[in-house]
Amino acid sequence: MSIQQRFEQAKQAYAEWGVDVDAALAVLNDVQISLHCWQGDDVGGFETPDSSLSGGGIQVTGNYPGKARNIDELRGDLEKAYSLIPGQHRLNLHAIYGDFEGKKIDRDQVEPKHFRSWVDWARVNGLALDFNATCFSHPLASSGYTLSNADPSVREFWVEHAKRCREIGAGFGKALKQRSNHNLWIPDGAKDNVVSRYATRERLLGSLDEIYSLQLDSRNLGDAVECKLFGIGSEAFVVGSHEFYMGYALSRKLMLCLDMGHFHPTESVADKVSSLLLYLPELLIHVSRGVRWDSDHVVTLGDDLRALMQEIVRSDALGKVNIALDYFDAEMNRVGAWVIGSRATLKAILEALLEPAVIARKYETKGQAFGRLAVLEEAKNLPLSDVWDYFCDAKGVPVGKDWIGAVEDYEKSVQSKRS
Ligand code: RNT
Ligand code: ZN
Repeated sequence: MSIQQRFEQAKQAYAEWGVDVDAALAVLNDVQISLHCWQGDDVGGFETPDSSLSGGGIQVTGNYPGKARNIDELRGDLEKAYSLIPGQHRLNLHAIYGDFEGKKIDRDQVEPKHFRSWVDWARVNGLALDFNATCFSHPLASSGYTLSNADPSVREFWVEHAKRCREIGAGFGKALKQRSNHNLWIPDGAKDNVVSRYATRERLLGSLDEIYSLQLDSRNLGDAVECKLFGIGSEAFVVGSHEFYMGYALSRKLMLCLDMGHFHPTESVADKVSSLLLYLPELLIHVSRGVRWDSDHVVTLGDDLRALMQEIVRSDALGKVNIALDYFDAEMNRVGAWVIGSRATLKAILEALLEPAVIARKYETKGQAFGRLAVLEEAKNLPLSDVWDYFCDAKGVPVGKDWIGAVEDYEKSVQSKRS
């Protein structure tokens, strides 16, 4: 049976459950996923030829060959990845990925001009750009404290960096006529118990207020702050905890960034969406997959991701939730890792859009728990893959497993030649 025939049959099957497949695809068509540039080179960046991730809070493991060694290779890899993902998406840059042309530019010196070639590249590729200050992999982060450092000169350095990064992001938004999201995550914390938690958090609050005192046009820039439960080397104390940033985002009217790996493993990130959106106009999600800890495994179509997308769609909040990927696995082909995570995320959104919600809600309204659960169970057997394949085909990207070979070919002809 052809893709088209399978699709027509699937439409019929969904219609019997009161679901309009064409309407769902029209919504999916507008969803933009922000791909994280840092999956392409294990969070190394281009400050020096041998830049690599260092410091507390996050960690990359693995040494699969073929990572991007410079800006051209990273762009080539990204172009390959985008060509295998249906739809028009975004790129999420970190400050260490500037086009520094071999010059040593410290973080408190980054400027929009260091990212101009990214803007040109994004324009050619029809991508919007997001941005992140990089407050790790730097000597002034090695103490474990950046914006909350007890030394005012260290705080000032990072405040300056973050302000410049927000300006760079606003420049992206203006140049590309699509708002850029700037997200701030800092590694600040400690391995063992800290006595001065209040004072440390008070210092972070002061630094943040300085950073966000810089007024930028909200049509060009959206601001998000990212909380965390614990990290490697910050097991006992994370300065920017969930409560800290929830309070901050609410009181300063910023976006809160929820990273799926940043909570207790049994805590549901999905369940936070409907609560937070009652108080915050928008959220940013870092789609990730933690295995036992914030391990940043490649995102797959698992229960957590599906539940999250269900909650976003059920809350009618696709327009209020910015979706970005955040994982880094150096144990597999990095282009393949981007594509797996992006396709899984889109598939989870599609599945949520195709949920027989009207029927399930009818049972719920009547207090019929059995009927609601039965509908949700039966929905798992609906022909999602026939709709997904049609969408991929319509968007001109490989259908089903065909994209795997495309990554293998790229590895053979391009990535394997890198030493
Ligand atoms: C770290 C945060 C943060 C980073 C990126 C590289 O735990 O998740 O978002 O992964 O900024
Ligand atoms: Zn994150």
